[in-house]
Amino acid sequence: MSPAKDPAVALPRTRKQRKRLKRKVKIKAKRRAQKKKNLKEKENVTPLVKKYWLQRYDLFSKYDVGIKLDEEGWFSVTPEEIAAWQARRCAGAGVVIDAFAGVGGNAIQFAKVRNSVVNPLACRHVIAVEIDPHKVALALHNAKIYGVQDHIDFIVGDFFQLAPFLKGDVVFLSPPWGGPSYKAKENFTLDLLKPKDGYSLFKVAQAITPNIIMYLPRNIDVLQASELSWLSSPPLDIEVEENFVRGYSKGITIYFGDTAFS
Ligand code: MGP
Ligand code: SAH
Repeated sequence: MSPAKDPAVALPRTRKQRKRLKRKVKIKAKRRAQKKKNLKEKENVTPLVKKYWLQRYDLFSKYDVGIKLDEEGWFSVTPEEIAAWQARRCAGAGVVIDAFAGVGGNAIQFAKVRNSVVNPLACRHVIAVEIDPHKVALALHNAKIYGVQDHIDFIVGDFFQLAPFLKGDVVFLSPPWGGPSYKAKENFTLDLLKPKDGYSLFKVAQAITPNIIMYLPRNIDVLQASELSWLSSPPLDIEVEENFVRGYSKGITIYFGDTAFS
């Protein structure tokens, strides 16, 4: 019998070898359990959500630690890489208001960025507004997974009603686009945003600060959206950016005021 086929030879002899084998077996068991969990989860995923579930690690890199989403959360959450980028774009801001926080995709990334201008050790503060209490519970749970819950104030409420009482350095707007069917429109105009049109939304945000970031559909009428900068006199600085994940376009971010050209 050749030494490779002799089972006696394959057995770990030293303590170190036994330890290494034990670790390998443990890792394999963990992977098997995760695979089983994923398969079970996949069976429970609704047809609408399936496409987004397949992208789960792009949405939350810590998905397997126990991230939770509801159906609207699945198709609305900003992919982590994009949210992290948007958060870095306003690195100097002390307080960021996330007006439509959903399950926390953006709020978590805003809270992760250190406020390097004022105090390199201080975390920035996030005010996360969301009308659906269930989503706020999910967002808080997800924020805990990323260890940033202490830097976010979650408020259950209607942004339009709360706005006059809010103060912040930047307002981030990622409103509902009317569900995944948004892309059926060749040209997505501002009146299609929910629950109110883009002009009304922008004006409400503008009363808080001119530093506004809007995350909009990739088929947005860019010219029309750019005209929002004219609601201020003199017109606000503006920068339009297309956001990609793995080479696929996901959305358009428009930066206004001090958030433009940072
Ligand atoms: P998508 O176009 O539905 O997915 O959403 P995908 O995988 O690009 O589909 P494909 O078939 O076109 O290839 C793309 C991204 O848009 C999502 O990851 C979300 O970040 C964002 N998004 C989608 N919707 C429907 C909304 C929404 O209603 N509100 C907000 N704020 N973001 C949304
Ligand atoms: N950026 C978020 C997704 C936002 S989706 C993320 O990354 O997770 C838009 C969210 O706006 C939805 O969760 C919806 O419940 C919420 N919403 C709708 N109308 C609202 C309002 N008037 N005030 C606050 N939130 C609202």
